[in-house]
Amino acid sequence: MHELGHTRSAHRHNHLLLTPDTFVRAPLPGMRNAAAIIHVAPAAGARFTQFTAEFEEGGLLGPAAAQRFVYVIEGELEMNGRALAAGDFAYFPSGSKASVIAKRGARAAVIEKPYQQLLDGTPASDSFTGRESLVSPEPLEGDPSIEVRHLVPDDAAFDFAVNTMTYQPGAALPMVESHVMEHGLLMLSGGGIYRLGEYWYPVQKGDFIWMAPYCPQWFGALGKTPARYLIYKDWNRSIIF
Ligand code: UGY
Ligand code: MN
Repeated sequence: MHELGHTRSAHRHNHLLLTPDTFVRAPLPGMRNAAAIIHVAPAAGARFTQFTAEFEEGGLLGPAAAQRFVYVIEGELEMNGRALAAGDFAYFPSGSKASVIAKRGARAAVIEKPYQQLLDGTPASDSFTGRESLVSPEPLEGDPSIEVRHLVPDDAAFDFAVNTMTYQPGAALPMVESHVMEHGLLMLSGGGIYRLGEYWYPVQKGDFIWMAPYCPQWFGALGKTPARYLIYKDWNRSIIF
């Protein structure tokens, strides 16, 4: 029970690692029989908000104030009259009145972001749902030991991307990345070592990471089972100022 003040959680100027022992739950306005663990928000310097919503049977998350992406981690949720199970996901554009309803206990990763309009483009206006297992994997830069699944359509109407990345044990990013996009990352299974800035962290299922723009980053998967994470990034807008 007592860790004598020790945790793997860390907060540095260009990244945040939050491990489940430090999660704090609170209801959000518009929630019923549910609670949120707010992993990152503008309060920490991010330009999006990501939280885990935990629902009891009959729980509800009301409509978002911004566009919203939901990925079901476990249990079953209903959105826009559709039942979504673990590995299913949904997108709701700004202004959507859709709620998220739990028929039984469930957990979901929720990403919300104010929409950044393209000067001469049509905004994303339709909601959609999908199933991760039906999305074709792409090898990362030709490496079949790292599979990337794109959950948001490749369309400039969307100002963010959400992918899953699955690493076979021993697979690693081919380089230390440092880029203008920020990331929200939730470990879904397995584990490994994440380099963030000048630090190397052991990470595992359940951990959350925020990487600020230009945070040097690298991951290598360890253990006997694949490591898999859900990763958000701002996309299609980086050169707009
Ligand atoms: O999409 C990405 O930038 C991804 N390769 N980054 C990461 O896994 N940290
Ligand atoms: Mn990256």
